[in-house]
Amino acid sequence: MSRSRFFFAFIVLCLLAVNARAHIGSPDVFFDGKIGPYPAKVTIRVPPVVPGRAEIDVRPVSNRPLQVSILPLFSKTSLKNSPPPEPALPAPEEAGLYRGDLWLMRSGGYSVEVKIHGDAGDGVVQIPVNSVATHQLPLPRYLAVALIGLAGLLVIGGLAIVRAAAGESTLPPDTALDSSHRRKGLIAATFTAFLCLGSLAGGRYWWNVEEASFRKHLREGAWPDLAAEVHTAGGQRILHLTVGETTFGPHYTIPLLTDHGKLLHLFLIGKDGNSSVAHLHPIRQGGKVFEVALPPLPEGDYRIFVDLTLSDTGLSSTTTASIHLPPVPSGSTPTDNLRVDPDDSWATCTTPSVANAADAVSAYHFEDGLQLLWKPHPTLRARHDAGLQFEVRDAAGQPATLEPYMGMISHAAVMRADGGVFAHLHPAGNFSMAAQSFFESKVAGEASGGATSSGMMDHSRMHHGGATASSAFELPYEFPSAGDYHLWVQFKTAGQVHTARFDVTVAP
Ligand SMILES: [Cu+2]
Repeated sequence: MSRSRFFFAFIVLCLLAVNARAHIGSPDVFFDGKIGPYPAKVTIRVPPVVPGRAEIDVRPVSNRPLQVSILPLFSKTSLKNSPPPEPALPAPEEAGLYRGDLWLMRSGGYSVEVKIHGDAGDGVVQIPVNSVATHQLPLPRYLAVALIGLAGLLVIGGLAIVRAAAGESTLPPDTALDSSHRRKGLIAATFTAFLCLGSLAGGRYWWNVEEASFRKHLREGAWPDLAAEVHTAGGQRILHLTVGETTFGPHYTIPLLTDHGKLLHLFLIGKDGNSSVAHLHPIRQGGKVFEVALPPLPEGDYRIFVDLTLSDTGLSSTTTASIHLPPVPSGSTPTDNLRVDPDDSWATCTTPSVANAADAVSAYHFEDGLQLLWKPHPTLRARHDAGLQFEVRDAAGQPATLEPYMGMISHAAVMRADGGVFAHLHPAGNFSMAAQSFFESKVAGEASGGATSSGMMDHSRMHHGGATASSAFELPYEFPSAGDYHLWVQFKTAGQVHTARFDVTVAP
């Protein structure tokens, strides 16, 4: 795209897109962890358009002043061509807050590299963000009418000037116009009118091409497409998934990174009063075909949410579908024709904890006597810290010892009751760990002069999310919009994965 086209498109897209609605409604990125020696929280507010400006808030824990810098790294640009880092400066409104913004110029996977320099040493972290346009508003009618009116005036004015210039400019003042001059002016004006029509048609064609390309990269909701069906074989219900058939075409292998050792993380969430939920890990059976043996979830309608991270761009995404599960097959014992992932988990949370009371503890009680306590939090509001701090107590009321579950102390899923928002949370943040590894490998590979894609690190990230023995954890998150939400929190203790459910109403 040429520079002028680019800027024109940019201005128009700014007019079009003002409302942030991400792929499944939760675009902002939250990080909680260590940046070198400094514990820090980072919030990245991702723009709804491309190019757009991301706002980055860094809150390091330090009683000494620090130098904080931020840098956008694009997945397909080599490090040596990336721009110089921008400083994140102390914000006057809050002590200890460093704030900056960055332009995300292209569509695709970015990492925001946050660097901290201070007395205690230096630290750097990669936080992956998706740079995708998430919304397109229609052109307002009044703006269309005003623009057409202005264009009409411009054309008519132009024609009048051309006609006068061709017909009258060579005449001395106060001379009457004869027919030859009049004809000259008319011919010039007619010629100019055709020129104007031609350029308007050309402009319209260019605009349509531009808009088609914008729409191709637009992700208003879940992406890519997902087709799901269930069949029963060997006493098992098998969920059969096809990811991105429409998006990528029939003969395409979807390039995926493993996240916590799995290609896909699938959440099955019961609809219409069915309080069953499952966190499963389908197995690849073909280029974009996946299957998973279903646990004994009751018959009914379910929503499916599948998280994935693409290995070519480091983009992470969530795709969604609905499914009706037939009854659990009876009479035959499963022949185990499809391996069941030992990290698959499911639960039926018949009595969710309603956690709307501000400044009070909300408890979810498990059948085995265990409790998950959500510590007191202020009234929940959209785009404010959700205060997701938890503690696990055993049947005797003592702090329980947590074990890592797929490398993390906790996995959680948030869904707005209408399914319009879905996010997958961890103590380290709500970004894709696989995408983070992708950028860490890229930076390490290019710094050492090696290949960028070799040695893809898929370590289990034990250094993140406080995988030390503890009974408490925090999930950094802000609910993106008002509404009724369900929150499922998973943790592992005594070798057993537990799933708690909290229901909350988030105020605007
Ligand atoms: Cu997880």
